[in-house]
Amino acid sequence: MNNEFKLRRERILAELPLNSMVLLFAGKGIKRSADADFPFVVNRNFAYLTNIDEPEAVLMMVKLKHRISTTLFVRDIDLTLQKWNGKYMSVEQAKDLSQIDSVIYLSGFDATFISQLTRAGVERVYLDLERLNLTDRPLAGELFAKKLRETHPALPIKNIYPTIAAMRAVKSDDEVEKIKQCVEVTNQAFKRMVSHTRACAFEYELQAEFEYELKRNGASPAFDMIVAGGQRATVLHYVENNESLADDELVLCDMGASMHLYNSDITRTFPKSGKFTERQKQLYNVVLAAMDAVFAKIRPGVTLKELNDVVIDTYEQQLKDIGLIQNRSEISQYYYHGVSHFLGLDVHDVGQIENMSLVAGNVITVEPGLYIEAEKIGIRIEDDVLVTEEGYRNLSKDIIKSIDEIEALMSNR
Ligand SMILES: [Mn+2]
Repeated sequence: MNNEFKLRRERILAELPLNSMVLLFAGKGIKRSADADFPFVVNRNFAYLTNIDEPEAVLMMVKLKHRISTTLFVRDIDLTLQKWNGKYMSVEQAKDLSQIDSVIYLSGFDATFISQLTRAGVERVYLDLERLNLTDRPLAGELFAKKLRETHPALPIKNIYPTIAAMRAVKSDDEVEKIKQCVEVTNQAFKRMVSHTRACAFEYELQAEFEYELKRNGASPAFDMIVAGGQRATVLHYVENNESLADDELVLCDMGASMHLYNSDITRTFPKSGKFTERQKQLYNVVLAAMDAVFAKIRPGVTLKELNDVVIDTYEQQLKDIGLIQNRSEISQYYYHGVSHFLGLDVHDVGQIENMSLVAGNVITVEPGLYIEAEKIGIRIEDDVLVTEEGYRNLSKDIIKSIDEIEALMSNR
């Protein structure tokens, strides 16, 4: 399996012009308060090419006319700090995990970098300059770029992000397997949570049941879980999860396990009481119909925008039938997000461009929703799907979602 990381590096090097260097940084934990940091989250592009999940590590790849070299830098071992913070990754471990022969300590980075520029003849440097918002905290690649512009103003700095993002958008079998594992743990945790729901008074009690089962499986939450009863479910990113649940409410749970750096992202909506009312059934089945219509459309060549149009088309028909709307334009009052995003090393993974055509190997979510604030009802159903040559494979098909299945599971307790 380690070979996969090596092959990825070789693909990058093959695309790289001569006399270029690529530098990728693992990053480090962000200060939280006093001497406490937020948990370290490894830069996903770095991990994608190295199989290394270790703070401050750096990958250097150099392509010259007669020589290609790949070097991994890891933190110098600090025996005192190790007693406080645990073991640093050793050179041997790093070699083993990454299949990179040349692993050296970070204290050697500056000298190596300068000699590549001066003696070896590197003429441009590629960094990961991903940026979603102008106000984001700069990532390690950007900080390094800033430094380089001061120390080497004439050196061209390029962005390697689009190249890696394009690779990451198409998942290997091993990656799909990891996502599938996350989905399976999510399913277990979902079942535990649902079967305890009738005994839970507050939203956070459901969260506790779900997260208990994740921890029991060595997984962690892929994102801040949403447990939203009634009207709160019409707020897309409600994460307070601190209100009490009424018996006649639907509960929307947007949840996922994360394992081996990969993620799942699943949403289910179910009645607190264990029994859907007739109105809840009617609306729930509209969302389910939109979901099935999207599934029928998924295949290589289709865009995410086209998938979303399928939801709108289905809603136009069905919401007119039940008298909720008269015109297509009213749908946006009740459905105000996209139906799909890419999923992988990040929950909202690279590759999510509205007009980009899907290819086999993409993993996407399918998540139509319907939110009627006046009726205190929010419904979303979300599965994780692999795009295949023939169409799609629903990775979360085992997580129950029909009204009958949900009511049967909830009546068991
Ligand atoms: Mn999602």
